[in-house]
Amino acid sequence: MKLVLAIINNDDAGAVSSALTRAGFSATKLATTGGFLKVGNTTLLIGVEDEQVLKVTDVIAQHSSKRSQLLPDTSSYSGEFASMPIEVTVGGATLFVLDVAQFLKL
Ligand code: 2BA
Repeated sequence: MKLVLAIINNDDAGAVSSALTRAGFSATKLATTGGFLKVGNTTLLIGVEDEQVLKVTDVIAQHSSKRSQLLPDTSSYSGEFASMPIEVTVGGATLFVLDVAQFLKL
């Protein structure tokens, strides 16, 4: 068994969760915050059999998209000159697939 840990943009989280449910997967949704941008994102925990991992990653890929985000470059403030914003590309989704030693429902 595997645990898919998927970090998803908040704007895509509803569509991804609904699509996973429609496809028959159980997911737990956590409200998380990215360390770099310090804005909210969503982390889904999805426990699945090994052979279902590809299906889960396909569903997530279909419903999460890349976005450009601008953030102020605070490292180059120089008094009267405004700094140039930095553009970062966020997403689609960041996935970790972990081995599950035991799955218990007590
Ligand atoms: P954040 O940490 O807020 O990162 C948002 C986006 O900022 C990243 O998008 C990436 O494009 C950029 N970025 C992050 N760290 C950077 C750095 N040191 N220098 C320049 N640009 C940087 P994504 O890669 O799509 O990541 C989206 C979110 O997924 C991240 O939000 C974080 O919450 C999570 N994530 C990504 N990689 C991770 C990792 N290796 N471990 C844990 N969480 C990760």
